[in-house]
Amino acid sequence: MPERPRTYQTPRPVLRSIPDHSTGSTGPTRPMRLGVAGPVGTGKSSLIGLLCRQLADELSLGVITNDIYTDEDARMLRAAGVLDPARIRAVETGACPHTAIRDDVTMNLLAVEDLERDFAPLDLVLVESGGDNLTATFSPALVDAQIFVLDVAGGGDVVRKGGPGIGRADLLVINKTDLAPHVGVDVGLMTKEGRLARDGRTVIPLSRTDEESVAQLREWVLRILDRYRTGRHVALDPGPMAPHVHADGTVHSHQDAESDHTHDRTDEHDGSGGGSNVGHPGRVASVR
Ligand SMILES: Nc1nc2c(ncn2[C@@H]2O[C@H](COP(=O)(O)OP(=O)(O)OP(=O)(O)O)[C@@H](O)[C@H]2O)c(=O)[nH]1
Ligand SMILES: [Mg+2]
Repeated sequence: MPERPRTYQTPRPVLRSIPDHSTGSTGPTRPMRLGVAGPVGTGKSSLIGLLCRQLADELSLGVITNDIYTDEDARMLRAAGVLDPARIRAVETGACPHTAIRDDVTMNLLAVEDLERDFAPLDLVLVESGGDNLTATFSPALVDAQIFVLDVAGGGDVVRKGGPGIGRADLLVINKTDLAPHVGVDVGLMTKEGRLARDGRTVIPLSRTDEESVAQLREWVLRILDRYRTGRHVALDPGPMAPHVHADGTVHSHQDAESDHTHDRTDEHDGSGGGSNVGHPGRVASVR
């Protein structure tokens, strides 16, 4: 990433104060937390760097990176000068990235909450997962929305291989489109197949060298932030439904194909295919 002068302005946060519930006002009580997951090397840190560059002048941002054995990604982002270095913190998971973003989110939750307290009020916290495989997704207990990142260098067929991140993350990014001619990938086809795999949910082909694609990514983030703030976005768990209890005492997990109900929600679609309200066992309506 090109160097940028290391002076940091503290943007005036859009979320100016915690809502005063005593007066009946409603609104978010904390910043939105946006996860970025995907296989190793697909460009998660670079995408976070792009977003910091695009948004740091208008939003108050924080970043948490996850690496298994190092704080490499946090150091890379600090060195790139995209944000006040103190706003970028590393979690060293010491374990499979999946474990720290989904199975036991304690380390990450503490890091996010510390950052939110130290720089309050923040607008947006970006959480990068350690690079993992196609099964890794964030728990909705940690993030409010998530981006799954693939790249063309991994092959055009990866998008057809499915999995919860490709199929149901809030956004699928197909990154490094500038490399497509060199690796024989048809970006248009890969994007179309991504939309099919996602029942029409949004797919953005991205390259850091393509300003229009970077602008699309920025717009998507601002749109979902607005939906979150106005209560129109509720975290979706792309992964398998966790065991849960219903009011009548029934405990179940939706592992059984014969489940008699769904946890539907209306997802934001980009209108390029598929339905708008997809009933599917394993989707959670909301967490109360
Ligand atoms: N050509 C090209 N290279 C890119 C682009 N985005 C990222 N890269 C390169 O891809 C490599 C990996 O990028 P990272 O951002 O470190 O990927 P990552 O997913 O964070 O990697 P891990 O955290 O190790 O899983 C780096 O060499 C980046 O410079 C892009 O749009 N085009
Ligand atoms: Mg990284």
